[in-house]
Amino acid sequence: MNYYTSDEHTFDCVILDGNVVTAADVGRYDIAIKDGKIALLAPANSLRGSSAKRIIDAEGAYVTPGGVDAHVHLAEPSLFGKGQSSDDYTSGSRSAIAGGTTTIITFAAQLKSETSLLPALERNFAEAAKGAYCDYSFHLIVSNPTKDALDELPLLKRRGVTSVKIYMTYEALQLRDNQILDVLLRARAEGITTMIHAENGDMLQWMTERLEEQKLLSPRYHVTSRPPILETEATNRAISLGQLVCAPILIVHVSAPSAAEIIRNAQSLGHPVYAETCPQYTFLTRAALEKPGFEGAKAVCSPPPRNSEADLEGIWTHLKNGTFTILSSDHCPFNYDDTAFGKKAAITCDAPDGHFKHIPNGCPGVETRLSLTFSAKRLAPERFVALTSTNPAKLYGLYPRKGALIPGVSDADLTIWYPSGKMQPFSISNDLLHHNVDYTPYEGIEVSQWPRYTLLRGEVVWDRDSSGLVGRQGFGQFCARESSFWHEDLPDWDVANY
Ligand code: DUC
Ligand code: ZN
Ligand code: ZN
Repeated sequence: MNYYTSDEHTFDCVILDGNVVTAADVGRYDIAIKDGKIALLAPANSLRGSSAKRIIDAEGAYVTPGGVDAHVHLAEPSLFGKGQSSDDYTSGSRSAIAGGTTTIITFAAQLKSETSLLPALERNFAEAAKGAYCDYSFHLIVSNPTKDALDELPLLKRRGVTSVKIYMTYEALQLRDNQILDVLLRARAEGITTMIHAENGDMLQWMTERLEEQKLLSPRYHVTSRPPILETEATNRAISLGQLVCAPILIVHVSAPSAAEIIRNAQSLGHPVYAETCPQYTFLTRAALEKPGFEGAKAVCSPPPRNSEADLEGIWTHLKNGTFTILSSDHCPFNYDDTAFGKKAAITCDAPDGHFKHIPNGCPGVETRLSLTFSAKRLAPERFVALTSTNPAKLYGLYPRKGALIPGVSDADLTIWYPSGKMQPFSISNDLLHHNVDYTPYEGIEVSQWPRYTLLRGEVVWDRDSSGLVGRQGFGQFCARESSFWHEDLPDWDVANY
């Protein structure tokens, strides 16, 4: 049956015959788009013959809400070892849409020398204004939580920034436990979500000194310097600190199944603890850092990829069973072959094979996140959508504008995949990617799916079978965020009640 054939139902775009996936279910629908929003979902093929400026036949392929990548570093100064981001907002967001991601949340980093949070925010607004291909928002990294800085949290919230990130390691960023408590207490009061990088910085420094004594400096020792106990101890402590002041927390980039277990226990006791993992912990092991020469530097990120296939399995299990709330890329781009700002900045006369502690920590992955994960066929499609789009939108106050397909409400951000048998599987290779990085840690991994089309607010911005990238630099918009969808109304906290 054709429901909509008259001109009064002119749509901007109609997607026919999609196997439409949301976080709740999967079903065969047509989707109509008007003024950048989802206008209507109708039974599959019922919109054939309707009038629309553009009609895309999904041919029964999966259609998912555009990816929301809530952990992306762009245009950042040196924070994680030597080195500077090789991607700016333009190249990073270009890479995002080519991989099916339509919204990214990046980091605005307060420097320890700054007493205010606002300069970091202004810097990032200015960087993003140079032109993004996808929609974006910011988390604020708090590295100097003075009273004045924390007094700015309500202002941040009014400007649509409803999350902060804090670190338990890195000289340039590490907070003491009392500072963490200060942040958690103020953030909870303002309805701001606190993300925590959970690794014990003092243990790391001590381990590094021991390795230096033995001149064990090559990239593989990055893993040795950061065994899982650094992560589990810090995860446990972060949860305890959150518990002390009844604050919701999100542990970012969890790599060790033992840390995921700790999180799961806290969740089962009813504590508001959320967790994120990333493809580097479902696809890479320490073997990637043990390649000959300096090659292993390509996979240096923190926490590091863990020991074995069993660790990868453990992380997949926690993705399936609900311990992890979101799966992000932690796209943190540094060129490899760059002795000034890239991985090779860690090679010096004193350390001709490089010194692991100076290797910039981070791997690119904003473009490969969805395809790698979807192609793995380890998650039910609904769970895949929950982890990569709907849950990050809910967690960070973008829902239901993002991460959903609600007529009249949600932006028409869509990823349209290939119908079965229509895409030739291929091996990921850096020359196919659109970031400004000279390598990918996923080189050679075969994928059976890739986004055929990406739509952002109803516009086709990626069309793999024709011109590829068809989006426009500057089309991406800043998304002001609300408090987390899951932010509970917390009772006032008073030390006298203890
Ligand atoms: N933490 C991040 O979140 N990204 C890159 C490096 C790091 O340690
Ligand atoms: Zn981190
Ligand atoms: Zn990160």
